[in-house]
Amino acid sequence: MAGKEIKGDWVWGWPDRKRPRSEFYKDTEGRVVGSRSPFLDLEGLITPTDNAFVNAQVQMPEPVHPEEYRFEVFGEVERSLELGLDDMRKLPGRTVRAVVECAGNDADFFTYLEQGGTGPKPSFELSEVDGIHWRLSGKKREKPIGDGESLVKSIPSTCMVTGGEWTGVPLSELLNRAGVKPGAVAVRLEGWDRGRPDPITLYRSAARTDFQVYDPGVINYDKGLPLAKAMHPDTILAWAQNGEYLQHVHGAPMRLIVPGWAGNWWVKWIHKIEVMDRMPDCYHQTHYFVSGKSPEDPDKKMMTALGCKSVITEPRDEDPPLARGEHVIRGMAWSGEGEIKRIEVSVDGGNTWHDAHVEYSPDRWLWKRWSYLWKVDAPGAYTILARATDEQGRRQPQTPWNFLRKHFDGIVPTHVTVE
Ligand SMILES: Nc1nc2c(c(=O)[nH]1)N[C@H]1C(S)=C(S)[C@@H](COP(=O)(O)O)O[C@H]1N2
Ligand SMILES: [Mo]
Repeated sequence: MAGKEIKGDWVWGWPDRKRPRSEFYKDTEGRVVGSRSPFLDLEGLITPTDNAFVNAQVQMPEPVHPEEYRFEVFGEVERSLELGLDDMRKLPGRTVRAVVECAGNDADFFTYLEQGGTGPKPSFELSEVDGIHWRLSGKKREKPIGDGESLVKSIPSTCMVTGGEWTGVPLSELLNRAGVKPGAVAVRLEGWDRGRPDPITLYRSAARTDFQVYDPGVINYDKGLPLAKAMHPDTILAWAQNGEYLQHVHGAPMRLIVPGWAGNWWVKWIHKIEVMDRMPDCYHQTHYFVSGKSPEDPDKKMMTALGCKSVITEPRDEDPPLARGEHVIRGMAWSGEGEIKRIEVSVDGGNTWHDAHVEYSPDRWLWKRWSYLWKVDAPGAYTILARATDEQGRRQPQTPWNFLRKHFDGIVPTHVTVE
């Protein structure tokens, strides 16, 4: 059959559709140290692994060979354990489909909504920022990064969300084998990545540089999971993502999956699991990824579950004017407390709301696709909104403004023109 030539990638010798590309950040040796997902342009619920976002807070570590990989379980347990991947594969496994979202995803929209939508509107789309190696320690930076203020403005906050399938073993399985002692309250998981947190990270989060940042010195990345979440059957230690072994950038050989909780809980490159009788003072839990009213707020709180959120992927602000007629309004929705049950759409800036079709999927931790067929007869400017409700009855938005701008789940208007 004679067809039009498909412009795109060559796959197994055949032309194919052009594939959405991630935005990569590389170090001076060309290794990927971070990336953003083109999730607006993907179809389905599982993000192809090469399109998953990548984030590393302190430093991308050196890889460990899977056959040499060992990790320890110790602390408030009857028996300490030392295990490798082969030992893990002998235990009863579990596969979990879930959304992982960086706590700082869409942070700039906090500022936009706070200003009543009068300031410049951030874009959900990927913008090109490669060449600024902003995740690297000072000595490895290729170019001078300029003053903090301009760097802080140059890093987009979007596209740090991924839907995936992870395979491993429940953390509770290991904890039960080790025998958790009464009095235990937390499980601290430590990665072997080490570094000194860059103050830019906090300045970027807060979108201001006029405050003092606590310096913990050189640390390993770690998080102290409250025992109840550690024992949840869907909290798993995973060595596979989307049907293949984990990639190094995603925490190989083994990482933690914490469905519903922000990405920073999903500890990568695990080498230590410590059961504790108190909450540990992890930097990325008591100084960063905390909510508070200001840097000086004495009452900062650890942040855990994500809110309840929907994002409109179609149409977009960037689109050319739409023709009169039928248009699909489409998007994704997810919640930190389980399944999305309802999506409502407004095409008149929030005066009236209509139920959208929520596409069936059996996985309560995964995002849902939704759509609404919009028939528009009158030319003009339209403001489209969507709001999600989850199985707990939590309606978007759930997360109040906080100075580090974490867990954004506000309702962002999409502005389109109909001709
Ligand atoms: N050991 C370790 N684990 C980590 C991090 C880290 O810096 N070190 N970053 C966390 C953060 S902030 C996020 S958003 C997720 C990102 O996971 P991904 O890179 O696989 O998308 O990993 C988390 N796990
Ligand atoms: Mo993150």
